[in-house]
Order: sequence, then C-alpha cells, then structure tokens
Amino acid sequence: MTVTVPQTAQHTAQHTTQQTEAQTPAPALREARVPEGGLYEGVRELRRLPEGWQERPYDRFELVPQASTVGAEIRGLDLSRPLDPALREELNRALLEWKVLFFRAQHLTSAQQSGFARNWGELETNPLLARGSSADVVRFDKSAGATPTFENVWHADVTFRERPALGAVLQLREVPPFGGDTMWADMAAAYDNLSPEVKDRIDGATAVHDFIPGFARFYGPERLAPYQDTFPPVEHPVVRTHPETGRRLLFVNTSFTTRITGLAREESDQLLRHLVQQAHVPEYQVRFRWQPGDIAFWDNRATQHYAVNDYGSHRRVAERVAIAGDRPY
Ligand SMILES: O=C(O)CCC(=O)C(=O)O
Ligand SMILES: [Fe+2]
Repeated sequence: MTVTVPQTAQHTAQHTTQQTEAQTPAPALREARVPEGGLYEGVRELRRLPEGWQERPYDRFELVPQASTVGAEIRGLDLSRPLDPALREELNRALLEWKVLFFRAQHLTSAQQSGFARNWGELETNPLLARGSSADVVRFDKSAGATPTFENVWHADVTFRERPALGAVLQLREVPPFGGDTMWADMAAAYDNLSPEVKDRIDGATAVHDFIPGFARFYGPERLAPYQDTFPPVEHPVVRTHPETGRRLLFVNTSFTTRITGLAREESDQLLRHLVQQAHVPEYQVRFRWQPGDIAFWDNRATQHYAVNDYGSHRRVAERVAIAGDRPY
C-alpha cells in the first residue's frame, strides 16, 4: 500500500487567479512550481479548549497567554508553598487548557521543585540521565565540551516507556547570556490539522518506540546495552486520547518512534517523517526565553519540546523532575 501525504503549493496556486470581468479569459501564466511534499502553507485551525469546555476565569492567579493554543505564564503564585486542593485543581485546569505553564523567578530548591511536581503523582527516575541532588532530579549542566543531551530535537519525554511521563517540571538554574530557549509544540493542534486522508491512515495505528535512537545520538553502545532489557521496544497508539480532556493527540516523535506497526520500512519512514514534522509548524508552538529560577511545567502527553542549543560555549544549567504517567490509549 502506498502512503500518500498531502502536497503543498499545487492546490494553493489557483487562489492567485483574480476575479476578472465575466468573459475575459484568465491570462496564461508560465509554468512555475515548487517541490512537492513540504508542510502545507495555509490556514490552520487553532482550537485551544477541549470539546465542550467553556472559557472560564481563574480565581487564584493571573494567566497570561504566550501563544494562541499552547503556553501561558502564571503570575501571583509562590510555588515553594504547598498547594491547597482548590489551587492544585485550578492549576491542573490551566495545564490542560494551555499545555505548558511558566512561572517566573521561583528559585525553588530541588526538594520544593519535587514537592510541587508530586501534586501530580509519583516522580519518575531516569537511570540514563545525570542526576541532581536526589534520584528524582535530572540535571542538565551544559558548558563547553559537555556531552550533548536532548537538545536540537523535537520529542516527548520517555515515550519508550510503557507508561511515558505525564509531565515534567523544569527549572533553569543558570541561563546563558543569549539563546538557550525551550520550545513546545501543541500535539492536539498538530493532529487537528492533519489532512483527512492522513487521519484515516493513522486511525487505530500503533507505532514502536525505543530508547536507543534518542540516546544513541550521544551515548555509545557500551552505555546503552545494559538497559536493553530494562527498556524493551513498546507500542503506543499513533494518535493517543488525552485521559483528562478526551482530545486526540499526535503521539510520535523524532527521538524514540522507530516505525509504524505493520507497514513496510519505506512506507513507515515516509509517513513517520510527515507526522513528526508537524511539530515544526510555528503556529503550534510557543518559545520561552529563560531567566534564572524560572519554571516550566508541561503536559508531556499533549506536547513535544525542543531545547535550542544556540548559546555557544556559555553555560546553561537546568534541573528537571518528571511525573510518572499512564499507559497511552
Ligand atoms: O533543557 C531544556 O530546555 C529541556 C530539555 C529536555 O528535553 C527535558 O528537560 O526533557
Ligand atoms: Fe525532554
């Protein structure tokens, strides 16, 4: 079976024909075409709220949108203090409605950062990443010559696990003088805007995820081999349903998704390439410029993220805790 992905340009060419007087034939244009197969350049449907949800105010904090469907800054909270149940619920609603929340200048200790994240569940440990002051804190310390990690690649975290993370709380401890932003992409918007043909094609499909390709970008086989039994390949639906909002989310990524089950290699590669490239569409994205002590809290079920390595030999130190998630369906 052949996988056809939507083509660009050709079907947009007609709109350049001007409305002219009734009988005048349209002037002939010379042949001019661009290569097929890129991302469609056109109107996108940017729906932020899940089906049936109404816009409601927030009582406990100010929410400042940073993009049309993804990313909002929360003002007026001190995350070092425990959350009461009503505040936790309101923050959870904000997370579901905006997918990534930013909190400026929190300067949390690792214990406070973990404590905040624990309001959403058990914390996850990752034996493959450098740890901070406790086992559930991952520390990315980037200075000249440091081993690259998950930078310059769109991904959702740990989709190679049977139960990928629900979300993560990231804090920047040291920020380079320029660059080092993080970007997030809304995978509900990415799904919504797929062509009907591609949606049909992936409806009910599953894909294989494996930790090896993501980590092999920066670790050798001797570092990875011991984990092969711990992390066998897993299958997840290509389109997962958000367990709290019911929204459909595109759930394949460049770091860990190796193939679509049941397709020949070439077809799988072609379709996967098209799907993972959806995260590149600017209208689905938000980009965050860090200051020290800022926190980003993202829904890892509904987004992908990309740490931009454009800060040369400057130092950037980030610490992250991840919240254990459910099995995607
Ligand atoms: O350092 C960042 O901005 C994000 C790195 C990352 O991929 C993560 O924390 O999961
Ligand atoms: Fe990540």
